[in-house]
Amino acid sequence: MERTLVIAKPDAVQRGLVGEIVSRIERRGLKLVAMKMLQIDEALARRHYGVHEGKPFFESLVAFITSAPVVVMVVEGPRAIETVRAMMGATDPLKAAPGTIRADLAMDVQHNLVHGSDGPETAAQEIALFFREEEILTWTHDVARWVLQ
Ligand code: IDP
Ligand code: MG
Repeated sequence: MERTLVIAKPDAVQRGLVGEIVSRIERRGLKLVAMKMLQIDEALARRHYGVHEGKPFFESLVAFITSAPVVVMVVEGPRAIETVRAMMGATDPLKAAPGTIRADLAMDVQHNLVHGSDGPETAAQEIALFFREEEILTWTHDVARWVLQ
């Protein structure tokens, strides 16, 4: 079963859209296996977004992601990484497909509400940045047999 890291970003918390994001993930049939609220500090922000270091938007992105609390979660399911990315939509909400979180609820390329890991390696790295292994629960998703073959 694949795992991905999802972050409801500071704009999601401030706008009261955490529930909407979690709800969409749950309703899709994905399984939440860890979740917590925290305020990301600068060091963690720079590690999490390290791949973007040097890009013109990097400093602004670090300032944004540390500006208010976030809710981070580990989401599990078959092809969870791709499924969450598809639910999020393109980075720029204007280019995101209708029905995605970003197209439905966001306006700005930075304030785009949600983060989702972009591949298996980054997912493993990002999950380890935010959660200890014992914080990630193993539980039976009883509904799964009605969602998956
Ligand atoms: P992603 O979140 O869709 O994976 P990335 O390219 O990994 O997009 O960028 C990480 C985050 O950095 C974006 O979600 C967005 O908040 C911010 N960002 C990306 N590109 C820009 C930009 O051109 N201007 C401002 N912020 C940006
Ligand atoms: Mg990314």
